[in-house]
Amino acid sequence: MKTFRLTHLPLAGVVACAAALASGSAGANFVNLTTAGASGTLTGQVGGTAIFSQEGLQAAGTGLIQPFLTIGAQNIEQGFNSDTTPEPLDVKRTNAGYTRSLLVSSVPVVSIAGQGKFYEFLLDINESNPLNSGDAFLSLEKVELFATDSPNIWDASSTLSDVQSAPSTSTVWQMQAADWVALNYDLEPGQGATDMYMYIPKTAVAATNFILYSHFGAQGTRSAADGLPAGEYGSSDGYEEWAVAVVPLPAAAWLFGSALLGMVGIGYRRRSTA
Ligand SMILES: [Ca+2]
Ligand SMILES: [Ca+2]
Ligand SMILES: [Ca+2]
Repeated sequence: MKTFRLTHLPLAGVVACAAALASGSAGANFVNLTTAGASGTLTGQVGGTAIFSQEGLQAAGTGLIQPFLTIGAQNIEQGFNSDTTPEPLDVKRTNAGYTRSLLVSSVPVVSIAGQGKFYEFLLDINESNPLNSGDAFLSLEKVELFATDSPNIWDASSTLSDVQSAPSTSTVWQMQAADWVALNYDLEPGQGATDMYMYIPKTAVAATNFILYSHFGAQGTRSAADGLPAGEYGSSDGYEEWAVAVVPLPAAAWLFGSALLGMVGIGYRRRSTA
């Protein structure tokens, strides 16, 4: 039997984010999720303002969440979900069901007080052991969410531009070109430990499916700057996995709403009981 313990995390995320934005490189905004419980926002090129939050959910593989996109390569990696094999770009594990097409109706929608409704996505990253050098950091510099009625028209040579120009496909949210999110594997080490929640503003979507594209690792090796620790922000080691919660977490909806008013971040940690 599993139980979940809600961990209320201290106010830090939004304030820290604002500071980061002010001190970041010209034209580039980033969300610093390298500390536990941090959160921040990025206004998309398309689709309004999305929320990124470092919240651990150690439940992958238990049936509580369902993976839909696995991406894996050294240094820089990218991909989008579909049922297509052989997979395009750096997509992995389609035959095992960890990468697949994703129905719009299967993505939880959560209400955040004063903010509206959001599609909820979970990200589990896997990087090198922290003893091996500061490689636990990873940059997420491209996110694009599409709505489509044609989720599986790809082949092994398909790219992001093919998705962008596909018929009956529209962009729901797109990260601005210079923006990025700094992630830290050390906070939730191990495969199956969720590292980040991503909340994309809900819009009226008539299409049947979502396609999520993401790109990691372009920040590479960084010195300490802009409030971010030095380290290797390129990708290494294990796969990055996107998932959705099978059962929406209703507590998260209103708690996160109150979190934005007074606290930021809600952590879920699995506690095993006999
Ligand atoms: Ca890394
Ligand atoms: Ca992880
Ligand atoms: Ca990795």
